[in-house]
Amino acid sequence: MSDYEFYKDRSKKILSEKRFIHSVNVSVASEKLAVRYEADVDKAKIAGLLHDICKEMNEETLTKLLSEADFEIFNAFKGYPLKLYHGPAGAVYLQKEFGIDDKEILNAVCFHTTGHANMTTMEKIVFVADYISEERPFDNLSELQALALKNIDLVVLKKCETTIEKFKGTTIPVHPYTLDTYNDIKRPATKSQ
Ligand code: DGI
Ligand code: FE
Ligand code: FE
Repeated sequence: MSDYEFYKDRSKKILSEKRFIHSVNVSVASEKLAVRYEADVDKAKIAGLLHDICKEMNEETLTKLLSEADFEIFNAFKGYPLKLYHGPAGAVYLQKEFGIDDKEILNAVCFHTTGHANMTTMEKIVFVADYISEERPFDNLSELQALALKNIDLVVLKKCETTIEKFKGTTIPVHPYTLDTYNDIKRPATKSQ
């Protein structure tokens, strides 16, 4: 059995059916983007498959896992909405429970919700794949999927814009890493202006 099939069986037991279907779809989308952007396809498939492994865990578990993350990550996420913990908590969980030590995979899982400044190609792939996975109910989904294959950065921006828009006028904060991701992609375009 390949690592991928092993992880698929294991994650199926951990996730709800809905979340598992989403995870497989993100894995398929990650694979396509990895081929297009010449990233490691096997790693992208695994990171996509496992990115939401902690999404359905309870507050106590998420808080404990986050506390075991690197101090910088712990500090960056603590005090922000619990919904944001499942990325960094997932990276800790996959290292501890699945024995995954690959930093490319772990970082792609860690930052799949917020991104951060200076993202790697693998991080962008999972960040974007999560946004354009086949079950997302966007009217313009096929356009977003096509755009991701043309210019992945533009879809990174769109995911950030969707988040910023979602929380506008609410009391819920946008995570600083989401804003860093957004500004970091925009910056090169403004250098000449
Ligand atoms: O786990 P998924 O639902 O597949 O997608 P996700 O991990 O990208 O996002 C999880 C949730 O987190 C989603 O409801 C949007 C929210 N979110 C994303 N970025 C931010 C955010 N919430 C806050 N408060 N701030 C953010 O920057
Ligand atoms: Fe997620
Ligand atoms: Fe997801």
